[in-house]
Amino acid sequence: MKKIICFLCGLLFATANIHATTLFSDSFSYPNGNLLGQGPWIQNGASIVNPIQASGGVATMLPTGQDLNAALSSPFSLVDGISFYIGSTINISAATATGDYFLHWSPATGSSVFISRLHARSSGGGFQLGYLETSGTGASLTYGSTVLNLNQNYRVVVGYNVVAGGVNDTANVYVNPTDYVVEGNNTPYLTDSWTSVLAETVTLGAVNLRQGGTTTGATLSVDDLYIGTTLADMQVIVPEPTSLCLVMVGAGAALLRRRKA
Ligand SMILES: [Ca+2]
Ligand SMILES: [Ca+2]
Repeated sequence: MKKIICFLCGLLFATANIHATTLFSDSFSYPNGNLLGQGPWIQNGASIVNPIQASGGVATMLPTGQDLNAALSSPFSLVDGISFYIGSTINISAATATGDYFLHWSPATGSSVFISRLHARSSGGGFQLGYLETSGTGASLTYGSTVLNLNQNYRVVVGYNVVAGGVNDTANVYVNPTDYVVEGNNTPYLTDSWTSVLAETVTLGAVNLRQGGTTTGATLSVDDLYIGTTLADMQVIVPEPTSLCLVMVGAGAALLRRRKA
């Protein structure tokens, strides 16, 4: 019985790891407290105000203050024609009319090059998400038209497409994708093309949590932050430990009954 359960346990965890650790994965299952120093998270910039918190299995962020970033275990080369995805489960409780960004990626930790800046601004009784490729003349901040609800979880996926040639990469932002296998079956929440005069980078090295300005930033939580090379990598399918345990024990018991029969 023990051997069978151990085997199933290994199999299940191996399956989970294939899915969830493609380039980066964090489910923020840390003790409550400052996120800084837990897992891969390190300080980005000087501010130590409003330290980003690990709280109840998510990261919580406020307007203004400390920014953190995390290195990928190995930098990912952005070869022409390749796509990659950054998925996160966000829950925004407050946003401002001006809006600001809360998530982006960089060529390396500590870099001041901020790419794929995911914004939130208030709209009606809810909020809209926006995307800015990076800074620089010509850069375009694009907001989606659909108003989303405050205090609701959304699975948000940025799909970044490396297009051969300069200043022409494209991106799609999906909210609660319905088909993780065929990307084209999802209607993007918004689409964007690189229009900044600044050159694209050739490396994806870090992912950043950023608390915006005092009068512009959002209050939110972030969970299940994944980076991978397929949309399927973005789906949160890893069972909670309790249900995983029940599955293993149930399957083990069923196998034992069959062996005894
Ligand atoms: Ca979590
Ligand atoms: Ca390009």
